[in-house]
Amino acid sequence: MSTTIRTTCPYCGVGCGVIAARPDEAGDWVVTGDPDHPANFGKLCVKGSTLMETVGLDGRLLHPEMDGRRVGWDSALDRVAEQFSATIAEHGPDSVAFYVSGQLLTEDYYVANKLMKGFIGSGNIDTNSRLCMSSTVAGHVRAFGSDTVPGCYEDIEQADLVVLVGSNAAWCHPVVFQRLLAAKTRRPELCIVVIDPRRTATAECADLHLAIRPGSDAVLFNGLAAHLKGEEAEVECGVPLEQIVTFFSWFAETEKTVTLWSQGINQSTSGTDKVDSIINCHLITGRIGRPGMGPFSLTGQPNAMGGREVGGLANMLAAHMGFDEASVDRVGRFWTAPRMATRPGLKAVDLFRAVSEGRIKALWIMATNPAVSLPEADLVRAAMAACPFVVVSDCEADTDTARLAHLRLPALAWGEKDGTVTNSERRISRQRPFLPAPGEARGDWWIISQVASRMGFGEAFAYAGPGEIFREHCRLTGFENQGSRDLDLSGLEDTDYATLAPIQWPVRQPGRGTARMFADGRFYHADRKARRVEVTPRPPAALANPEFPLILNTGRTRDQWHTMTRTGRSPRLAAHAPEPSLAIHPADAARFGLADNALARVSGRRASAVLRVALDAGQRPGEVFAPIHWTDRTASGAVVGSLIDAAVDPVSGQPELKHAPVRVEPFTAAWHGVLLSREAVELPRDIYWSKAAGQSHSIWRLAGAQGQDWPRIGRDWLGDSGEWIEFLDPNRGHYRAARLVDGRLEGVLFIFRWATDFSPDWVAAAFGRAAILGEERATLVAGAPPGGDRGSDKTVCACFQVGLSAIRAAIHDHGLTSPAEIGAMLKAGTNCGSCVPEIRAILAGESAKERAA
Ligand SMILES: Nc1nc2c(c(=O)[nH]1)N[C@H]1C(S)=C(S)[C@@H](COP(=O)(O)OP(=O)(O)OC[C@H]3O[C@@H](n4cnc5c(=O)[nH]c(N)nc54)[C@H](O)[C@@H]3O)O[C@H]1N2
Ligand SMILES: Nc1nc2c(c(=O)[nH]1)N[C@H]1C(S)=C(S)[C@@H](COP(=O)(O)OP(=O)(O)OC[C@H]3O[C@@H](n4cnc5c(=O)[nH]c(N)nc54)[C@H](O)[C@@H]3O)O[C@H]1N2
Ligand code: SF4
Ligand SMILES: [Mo]
Repeated sequence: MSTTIRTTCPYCGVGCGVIAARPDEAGDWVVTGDPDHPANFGKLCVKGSTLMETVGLDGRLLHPEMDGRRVGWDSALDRVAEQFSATIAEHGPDSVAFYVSGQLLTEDYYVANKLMKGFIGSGNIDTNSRLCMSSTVAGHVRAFGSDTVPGCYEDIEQADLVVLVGSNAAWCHPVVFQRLLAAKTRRPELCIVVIDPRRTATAECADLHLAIRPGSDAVLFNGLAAHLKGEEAEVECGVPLEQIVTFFSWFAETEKTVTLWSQGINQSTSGTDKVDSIINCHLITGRIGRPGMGPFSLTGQPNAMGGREVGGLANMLAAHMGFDEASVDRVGRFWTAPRMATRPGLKAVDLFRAVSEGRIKALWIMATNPAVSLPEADLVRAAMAACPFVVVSDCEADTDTARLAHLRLPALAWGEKDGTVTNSERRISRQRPFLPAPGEARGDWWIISQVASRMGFGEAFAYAGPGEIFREHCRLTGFENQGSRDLDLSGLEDTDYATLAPIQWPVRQPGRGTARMFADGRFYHADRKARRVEVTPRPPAALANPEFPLILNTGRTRDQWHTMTRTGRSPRLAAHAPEPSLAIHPADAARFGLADNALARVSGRRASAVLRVALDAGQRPGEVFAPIHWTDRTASGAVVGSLIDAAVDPVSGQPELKHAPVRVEPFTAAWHGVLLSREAVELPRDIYWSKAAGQSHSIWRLAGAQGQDWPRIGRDWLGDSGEWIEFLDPNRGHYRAARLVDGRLEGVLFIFRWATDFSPDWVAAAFGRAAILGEERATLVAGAPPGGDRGSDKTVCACFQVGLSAIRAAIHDHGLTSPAEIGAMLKAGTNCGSCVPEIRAILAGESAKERAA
């Protein structure tokens, strides 16, 4: 019998509806976009469409593990409860902490927060949303009196001007961005302005791109505010005056304006001020709460919003209440809490500092990888290593963070877990399980409730399932609310959880969601008015200097998610950006002796990383960009968080992750290599390596400073047994070898003298075959594919696997001039559309070449 389950994508805050279906019990599950989900109407980006490539059980944590050994749930849970209780008894409630995540479901988050703030009696629960959304939360609260996202996705389609500030939505919120582009196709007069120091894929689609000096957004928006009020203002932010004049006049003249922002604004030591400088421009013009307009923060994680709703941030309580006396009392009564926290706890950066100083002695980390994602990641690791008791709940067995845990608890992953999430437009959707719980993995809500009960709080945590938790959360949002708080889900208290359809909060009456807030002009400050916060622009905490002359900006690539624990499993997703890279302006590359595709060592004050150089004229000179996705599991040294000092916004506590002074120099290598292997390979740390997923193998790119005895090293890495086919050219320093066992290809190693983007796809394909026979074997070490040199190719369209050279050839051979024509011929860009901005850039590049020729 065929089965269809409606659920929600576990990646970005767009919150796309997903349908998982299989034809019969024996068939494979297939995911597609849910045509009825109001976030995506059937669309998915490439990450969403490859979800089934990421749900395998390889590498999953399937049993609790204590000090590296498998234990039963009872002993694991008892251990957490005992250790936390003993620490609290001896050192007080503030000596323990939870560090949680916007990738938990609302129900998980709710019980974690309830346990810490109501029963342990400390505010020490913070979340990775501190690194993500906290400046927006603080900015909202200052301006509106509540953490409210005013608008909805439809506003973006109905606007006449959409301004994206510090947002690479083309890659990070692809389906919303596609909705914007589709609206622009219908109404070409819809104008798009992108404000980002880099020429991103998003900027590629803009009518106007302001490549401002990083950190100068508040100068720009203060200038805009002055312009809107009819004052003269001098605006210096590193772009030509005409561009600023154009932007200001477009904004002033266009009633229906939406301003979208994300991490280019939030991740800053003045993030809260920047958020308010944007909101001010909407308040001055009254452009808020009405169709087609409003300030709009795009949230990152699938449940960043849900976490804010239940009080996952150390400085919030629950249900959008703060730590004022009345709220503490109200929540305490609602929970019949024995020991309410009465003041905010430590924010992420301070929390880990407290761990390093021994003030926090028991730490429970859930659904986040702080050993990679926090600034000063090197110090975070040291802090964890020194902490007397670290628990990590994760789906994966081996993450940089899990390696530092005393106790590892196996959590259910997407497809297995059950609960709700809230997307960027306040829409609550269900995540529903369709896969069986593997091994002994359990839902996070269950794990937390079990610990709570073993700490003696059983009655308050005796939940039969997530539905019960959700209803309690809804009741709390409505408890003594009477219109005083924005978050009100009382209309969902009696809802049928199993069939709950996507709905935007507040839901005050059953079945009635709310698309837009503040339509009545009433806000949540006591006087019901909004506040325009006076903002004095401040520069970033650290500027370029003679020792660290470049500014490192960090962020995301199109097809990977954070620390790659899930997207890293998909070969299709790996193709777009297989290596950790450093985008650098050609002039800077020349200045620091870096060639395209060579390796660079990038150093901060305490640590360095080795990254592949990618020349990029879209970088501003003096600034480089590196993705955040690589860890010690996937590269020899590419954790960019260890290059960044943890300077934080004084209001929000959000760290400045987009602006770190660094130094770059060539990483001089005597050899470069590519290794493909069916089995895991342990590589030494003193060489450069990075690892990517292949179909039935992994691919490592390698480089090292010293020449090697290759036949011996090859056997060390790939295994000695079986049959070896080798080719050694000592003069040129080339070595190529393949290892087969019973005719089946197990591994290959290619060594060159020079850096190369050599990508042996014919060899990769050979891993899919049962046996490689006769003459064919020689092609494995041939250094070029049978039948000629295709060279290497960069994947542009991950959905249909269309490479750069095919697109270039189609442009030349058929005189194609638009993404639509290329789509018609090659299919590239016709599924999720995420690569359309790149296709545009390729078209522009080719026509520029033609003009030059
Ligand atoms: N593919 C993919 N998508 C994702 C994620 C992922 O890991 N991969 N993660 C999700 C999460 S959790 C988040 S938070 C979002 C993040 O989504 P975004 O914020 O859109 O992504 P980032 O790449 O972090 O940064 C956005 C842009 O800020 C720019 N920027 C840096 N400094 C400044 C500045 O001073 N001013 C301005 N105006 N811009 C600046 C950067 O150049 C960058 O292009 O993405 C979500 N979506
Ligand atoms: N330099 C720099 N650093 C950054 C950023 C940046 O732009 N620049 N961005 C910051 C931002 S915005 C974010 S959001 C963070 C993200 O950073 P992290 O949260 O550290 O990154 P993830 O890889 O998403 O980690 C999630 C972990 O939870 C596990 N997991 C997934 N689902 C579940 C579940 O249901 N239960 C449990 N228990 N575990 C689960 C995954 O396997 C993974 O190990 O990075 C921040 N760090
Ligand atoms: S845009 Fe992509 S990653 Fe984001 S929710 Fe939709 S399918 Fe998932
Ligand atoms: Mo995020």
